[in-house]
Amino acid sequence: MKNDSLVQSVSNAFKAYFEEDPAHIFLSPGRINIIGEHVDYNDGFVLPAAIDKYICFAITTNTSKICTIVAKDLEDEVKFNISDETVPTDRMWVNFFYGVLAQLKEKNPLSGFNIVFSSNIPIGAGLSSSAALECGFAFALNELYNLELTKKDIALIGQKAEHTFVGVNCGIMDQFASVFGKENHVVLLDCNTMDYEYYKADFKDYTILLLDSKVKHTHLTSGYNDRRREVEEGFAILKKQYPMITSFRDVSEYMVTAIEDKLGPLSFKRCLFVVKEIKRVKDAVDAIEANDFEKLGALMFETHHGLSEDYEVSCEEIDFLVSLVENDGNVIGSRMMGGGFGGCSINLVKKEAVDVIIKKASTLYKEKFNIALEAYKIAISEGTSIYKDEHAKI
Ligand code: GAF
Repeated sequence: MKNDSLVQSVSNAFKAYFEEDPAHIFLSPGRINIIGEHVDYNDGFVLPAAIDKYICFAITTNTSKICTIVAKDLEDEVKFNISDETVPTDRMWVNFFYGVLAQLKEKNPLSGFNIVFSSNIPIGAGLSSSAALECGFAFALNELYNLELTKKDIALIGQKAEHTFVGVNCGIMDQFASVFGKENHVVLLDCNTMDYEYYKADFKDYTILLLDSKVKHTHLTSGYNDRRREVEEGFAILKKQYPMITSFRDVSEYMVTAIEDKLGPLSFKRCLFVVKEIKRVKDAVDAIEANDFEKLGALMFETHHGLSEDYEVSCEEIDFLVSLVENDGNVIGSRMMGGGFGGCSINLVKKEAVDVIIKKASTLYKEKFNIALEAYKIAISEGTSIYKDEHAKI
């Protein structure tokens, strides 16, 4: 079974803490994104996938009003009465749970519960451990209390928790990917309508390799919300000039360039990136359908340069990681992934050269920044799922 050791360790911790086996176990994955960065909150398209790194939740409901959540990796816990008012706290990990709970409690009578959770998704690496936490918890409560939530509801609840209890005005991509992930498939998501389509993630001679810069980001302090505000301001200027547009997807590169002076240098750069990136996702899907992976890789490099120079969400370390593979014949695409300001680069690498690339990147990165790089060979996995739902021993 997938992730047996993670499940076993969470299950053991549950038993040690609550003196019984957990009744239910859930797995909630992190995500990658092939292309379509910083466009989910701009009504664009994105191409993410869930990966085989998870948060594991062991849960048993109880007949009292008392809830206990144990964060195994943090050696921390929170205990509260389900009837108490749920408000944000100064403990970030608790806010992910509270943000979900506040919404679900409103409409549903919930009892107490006991939870232990642990993760093998690296934190702050741009792999969306936060979305996995919010959505995994919402998914679990939905199963345990028969709340009749759809997968879309769960993704939206996760996003709202992030907005209201965490303070990050994120788009919907991460939550969607975590919930809707499908083994060996990427999902093209229209972030305007939430329509989606799966594409087989078979890159033939190439595979995906993540290089973790180990530079930690938090979107709150990193300017994520600033970027959102800047493009909203830019869009308002565009709308004034072109009243017929309803979102960035109605805007062409030409339209942005034509009013460069009205936008001013900052809005101009930001808006141009968004318009180009929305188009790149469509081109990337065409490239995947045509098995043209050189083209897909070239688009990934273009995205990186846009994110670094125009959207300004990369950092020196990630730029270095991308530049060191840019002219290496074994790597046909590379770019920063996720919110940015650190985290991982995503690379499309010749299968037989993966270890050579890891060695090269690790050596040069260590020499330059004195940081030990981590590399992840990931597999594309199912979205949030039930691992077990009976008292059976694992
Ligand atoms: C973060 C956000 F949470 C996503 O919604 C998305 O905007 C991403 O950054 C950038 O594409 O992961």
